[in-house]
Amino acid sequence: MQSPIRKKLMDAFTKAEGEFLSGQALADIAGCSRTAVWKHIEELRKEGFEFEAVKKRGYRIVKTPDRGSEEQIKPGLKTRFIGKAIHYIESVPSTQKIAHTLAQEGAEEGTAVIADEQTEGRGRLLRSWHSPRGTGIWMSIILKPQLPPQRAPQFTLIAAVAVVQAIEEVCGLSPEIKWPNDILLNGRKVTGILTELQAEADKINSIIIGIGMNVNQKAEDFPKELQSIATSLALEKEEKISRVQLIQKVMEKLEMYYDLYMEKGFTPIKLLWESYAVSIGRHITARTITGSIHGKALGINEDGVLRIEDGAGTIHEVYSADIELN
Ligand code: BTX
Repeated sequence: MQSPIRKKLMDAFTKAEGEFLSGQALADIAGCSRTAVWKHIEELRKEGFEFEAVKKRGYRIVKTPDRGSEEQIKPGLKTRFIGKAIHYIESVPSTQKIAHTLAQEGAEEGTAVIADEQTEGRGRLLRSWHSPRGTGIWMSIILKPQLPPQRAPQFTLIAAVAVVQAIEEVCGLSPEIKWPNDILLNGRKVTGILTELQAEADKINSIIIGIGMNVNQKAEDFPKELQSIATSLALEKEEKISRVQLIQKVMEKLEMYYDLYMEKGFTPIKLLWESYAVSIGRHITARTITGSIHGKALGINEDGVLRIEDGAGTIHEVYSADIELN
């Protein structure tokens, strides 16, 4: 998390809305020397912030980099608890790992870990998630619902609805969901969601929702093996997208649907989720660890489990699988 001085400086610049603040005024606000103010500003410049410095008038911000840091996300974030604590780290192996540690150490509900790059980003079943620097949103959010562990898979679906609506509102694109955790645009994966759990036999301690969103990658930024299956929001929209705005919107939507779920249960989420689902009613192949099932995807049940009817009329309930549309 950012230092208290830096936080005070950033708050002051945010309030100033591009107007000049004198070195002395900044030193007074931050409770430090003018030299310390200057040092912080130099550090911020290295991170991509641009300041105009004018003698006798002081400093004003002319450009902030589009990343996912606390000082960029917090102004304008309309949530009660998601994103109230943000750990922004330039480069990490995986934001999930850090979020797990923070959760074990008692981090408060809604704590988010955001990175500009992941060197060992992970998907389900030990698969890797390509997370290059400066392009996407690599974020883990800690939730602490008072629920039994069996309810955890529903959180992937809550997160999927939140992500779809955030993309709709920020980018004006219309993504689809492929059960359980893929968000697609034109049939290609633009976001993956990984829900992990810290739990006892009968109660959840923490749910860590990992969200990986391809935002500003160009086609050549994807490794060869992903080029035909992955896409980014910028590729689909044909313009650069603000990561900050998207992060804020995902947090707002996630909080809204989490609240709705805790108040009204899974049914309203299920209805929304089904309205975005690409696989329902289609013939699919579900590959599970124990084998493949071919059949028609009927929908999801009240637990978020996928129901498939095979050629012989038998209905299978699938808890975890990779889905291929036939
Ligand atoms: P998944 O297991 O459903 O998907 C992983 C598969 O997706 C990979 O095997 C590969 O084929 C493909 N893939 C890898 N990287 C990308 C990419 N950038 N875009 C599209 N397809 C890709 C999906 O798992 C869950 C991903 C969650 C990622 C977040 S990022 C923040 C958090 N930290 C972390 O380590 N994981 C989560």
